[in-house]
Amino acid sequence: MTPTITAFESSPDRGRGLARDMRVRWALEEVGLDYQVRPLSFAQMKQPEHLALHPFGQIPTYEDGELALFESGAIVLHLAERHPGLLPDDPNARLRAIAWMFAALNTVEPPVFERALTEVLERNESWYAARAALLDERVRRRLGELSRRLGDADWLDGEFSAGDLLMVTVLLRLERFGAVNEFPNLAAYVARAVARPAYRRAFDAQLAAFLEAQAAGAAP
Ligand code: GTB
Repeated sequence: MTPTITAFESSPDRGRGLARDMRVRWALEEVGLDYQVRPLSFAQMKQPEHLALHPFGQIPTYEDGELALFESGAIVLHLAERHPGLLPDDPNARLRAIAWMFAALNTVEPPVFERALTEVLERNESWYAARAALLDERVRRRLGELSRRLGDADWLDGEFSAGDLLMVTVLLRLERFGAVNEFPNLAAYVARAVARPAYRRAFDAQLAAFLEAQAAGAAP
């Protein structure tokens, strides 16, 4: 059965691949699974039909036969557990890769998300500059720690894994702030990841969906 995911009908990032369906699309491409996308408007996300799938009325969701999942991390973990390519076979290495998945979502994403959110929601506040500087410092500290651990390795722990996939989607959110470029090994890490054919296919698919929505008049 072909799984179905949900995504923004018209992504507010205008096809830059920053919404969280991108990590699910990328994981699906890495493991070589075909998938369908059900695009949703903001209004549709809050309707009972979607709330039955996602308690918070968000995207992405994942449906495959009897299985329905929400939370991008859980969906990527499910794909990585069921298909080869995103988690090592060695049990300890597998758990370390899963630890990196949690680190991406639980330790690195929160300050990155806060920084991105303040830019969108608080840019016109009198205190914006001070808050942005504070959040930049928090982000920089995390990136410094990550950079130190990555060192001159290609990936966080051995082969490319679901941990790298999630970490890179988090770092990409900093694109417009330039923070990653302060750490050349992280910039190279991101560049290496986005050059993967599976990333390119996922990126192109979400961009095509945005352009189609725009042509149909649904884009913001
Ligand atoms: N923890 C959940 C997960 O990982 O799946 C979070 C899901 C989530 O935040 N979904 C967002 C959503 O549905 C879209 S990705 N929002 C609608 C709502 O809450 O009503 C977040 C996002 C949105 C926009 C950009 N952007 O424009 O750059 C980037 C990321």
